[in-house]
Amino acid sequence: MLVSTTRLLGRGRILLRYPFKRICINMSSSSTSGKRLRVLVDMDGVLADFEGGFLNKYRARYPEEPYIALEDRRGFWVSAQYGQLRSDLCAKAISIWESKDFFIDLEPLPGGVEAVKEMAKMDDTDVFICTSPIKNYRHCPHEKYAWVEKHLGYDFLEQVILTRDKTLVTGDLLIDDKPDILGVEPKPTWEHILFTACHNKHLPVSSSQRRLLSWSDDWRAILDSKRQ
Ligand code: DGP
Ligand code: MG
Repeated sequence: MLVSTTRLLGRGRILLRYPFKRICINMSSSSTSGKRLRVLVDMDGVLADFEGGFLNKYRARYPEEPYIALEDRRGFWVSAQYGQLRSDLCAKAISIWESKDFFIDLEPLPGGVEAVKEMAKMDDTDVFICTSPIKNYRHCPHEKYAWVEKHLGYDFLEQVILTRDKTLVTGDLLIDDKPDILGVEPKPTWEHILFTACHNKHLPVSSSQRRLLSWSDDWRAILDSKRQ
């Protein structure tokens, strides 16, 4: 066993002694037992400007082709709407986010990085970046980690969860711009807070789904509403 000694450091924190280094692991329980709040924050469309980055690079690479202005975007899948515009544009759209430097070059959405940093400093709050990589893995997973390091710092890499199925991740809140988050778990533990984006802002307000209109909206109140 790697751990030679353990020592309790107050509530739930255990200091592990390795021969050459010490690692303090936060082992506190989640808010399911009334203690800590676990917030899952999506990346594309919530922290990173996927739609704006896509449109800029698409127009630069295909200046002669038609495009969809952000105010005309409908539906989560960008490639589907471009395919409806003209069938060959579906593949052209996909070629943009499959290219090197697409994900690392995405600009942060206003206030997102600041909100996540503030959230992470709150008492009894754990924040994770929960993001789905595209299946073409040549650049995307690497660049998602690099983006987090660039904008949130090296230590935040501990908080990254890459998954194609967010229903398997336990948490109290999932802040995400995708309207329907489905997977193998029919009853995820988190409440989905729909983050408003150009592609979902026209959807009717559902009485059962809360929205965060932007990072200027009252995200602190949403977190507080889940604390016991
Ligand atoms: P997430 O924000 O974690 O739900 O990730 C969704 C990913 O899917 C993100 O990288 C953007 C990407 N995406 C957006 N539109 C399309 C599309 O039309 N086709 C594919 N394959 N991926 C898309
Ligand atoms: Mg998203």
